[in-house]
Amino acid sequence: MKQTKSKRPFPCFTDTSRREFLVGAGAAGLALGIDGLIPARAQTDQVKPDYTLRIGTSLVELSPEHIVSTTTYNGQFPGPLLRFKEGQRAVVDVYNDTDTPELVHWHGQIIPSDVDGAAEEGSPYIPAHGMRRIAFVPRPAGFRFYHTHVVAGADLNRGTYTGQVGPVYIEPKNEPGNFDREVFLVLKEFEPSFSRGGDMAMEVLAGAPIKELQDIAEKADEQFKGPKGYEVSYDLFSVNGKMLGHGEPIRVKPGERVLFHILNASAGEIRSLALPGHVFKIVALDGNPVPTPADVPVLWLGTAERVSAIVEMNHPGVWVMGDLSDDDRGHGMGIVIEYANAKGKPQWSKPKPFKWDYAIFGKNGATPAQPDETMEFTIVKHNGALAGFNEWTLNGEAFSMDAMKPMYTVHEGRRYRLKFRNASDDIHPLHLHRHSFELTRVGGKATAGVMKDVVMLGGFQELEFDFVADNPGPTLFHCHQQLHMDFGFMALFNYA
Ligand SMILES: [Cu+2]
Repeated sequence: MKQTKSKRPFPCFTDTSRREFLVGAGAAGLALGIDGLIPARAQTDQVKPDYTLRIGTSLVELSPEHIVSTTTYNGQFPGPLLRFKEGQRAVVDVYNDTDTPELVHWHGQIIPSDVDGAAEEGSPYIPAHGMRRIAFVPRPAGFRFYHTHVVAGADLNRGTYTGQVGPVYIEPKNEPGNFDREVFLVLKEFEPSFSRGGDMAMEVLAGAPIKELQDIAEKADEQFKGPKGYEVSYDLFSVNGKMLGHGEPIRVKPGERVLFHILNASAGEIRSLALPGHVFKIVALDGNPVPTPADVPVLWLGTAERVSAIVEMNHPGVWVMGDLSDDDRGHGMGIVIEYANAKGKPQWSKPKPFKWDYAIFGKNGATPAQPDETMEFTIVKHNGALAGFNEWTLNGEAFSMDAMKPMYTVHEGRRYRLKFRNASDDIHPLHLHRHSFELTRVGGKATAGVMKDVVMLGGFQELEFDFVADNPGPTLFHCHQQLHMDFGFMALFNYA
């Protein structure tokens, strides 16, 4: 969404503000990087790694006309699919061939803070032109992914604006499901630029805006007047690193059941996906099996969300599986599905509007366990307050990247309910590190049993999720939109 496709002049934030962002990130990286630097020889002499990742600059051919230069893993986009076995210790060697410190975050895994890959939690950086060996016991089973976790700030060549993303599949001890084959899809935009904000689509999520939250936003807007803060828009869109029509089609046979594992690898966009004449049977969200698998005509994925869905191929033809936005699809966001013996131009037809409702995948009639404690967070935007960038506050406080101060304390074994109140019109993909959470209220409806690690909070809406504090160590919470997390939308939980 937010498709402001026209290129605007580069924003003129002051020199000092830019320098602060860059120096801030660099200095923190250096301090932590030295701590975490174990000589490469000593680390690698004995055990062979399960995987090696090399972070470096490479070209990605989205189409013959559109070749972009970006930072990738192993010179490819997306990064290689890493398959792990649940509970079986894995070793990954990461070489950083760039001249800035990097971090690889193992998104959705319940692992220790020092290998999770977030500096705020104490994970050491992978030094520039250095390496780090990372070892952990992969869990839980399901579709996870890995991506960089550095601060981008005002630099669109850093962080998740780059091509540093790849899928992870942790094989369960027993593979359930009735499908013929698996296909992984990574949805990703390239060529980001700053713009002065479009509007977030409000028709995406079930639920209604709450007046009280709109009033809070109105007050904040009176205080922070002026032009809208910067947003990021993109010129090129891709599925598995190819613009629509330029990659190999997915070739299917009538009657085949294809299990799609779909990742929204965007730095900040909300994505939709539809396949004309077909439905998606959603079997897992963020890699976790849902209590009630359900058929939907359209997928909506917030930044970093994953959907695993089975499509029964029962409508022969040549089809575009693509984003509902004509503009995004027109600039590449889609992939061709081609039935055996079908010929012709790939067909697209727009599905009827469909509101995304996480609650339909929940446990029917069940109520979640009672929490031991409830914490409430009110999210407010300070329009353009940071050199033209919006500042984001949780309960009045923007996270400081310099102080990295833990703000909330949890006790091992307790169940926490986090209640979020969004006093902004943006959809925020909320992400908790190192834990899975259970949705307990969304779009005004109580629910239970849907386990996730990212969830979209609608504009002027409320949302509640519970997590059990069962993985001691500093734990980061943030909005997964790079632009929001870099400008305040973050909090650090500490175990007592
Ligand atoms: Cu956000």
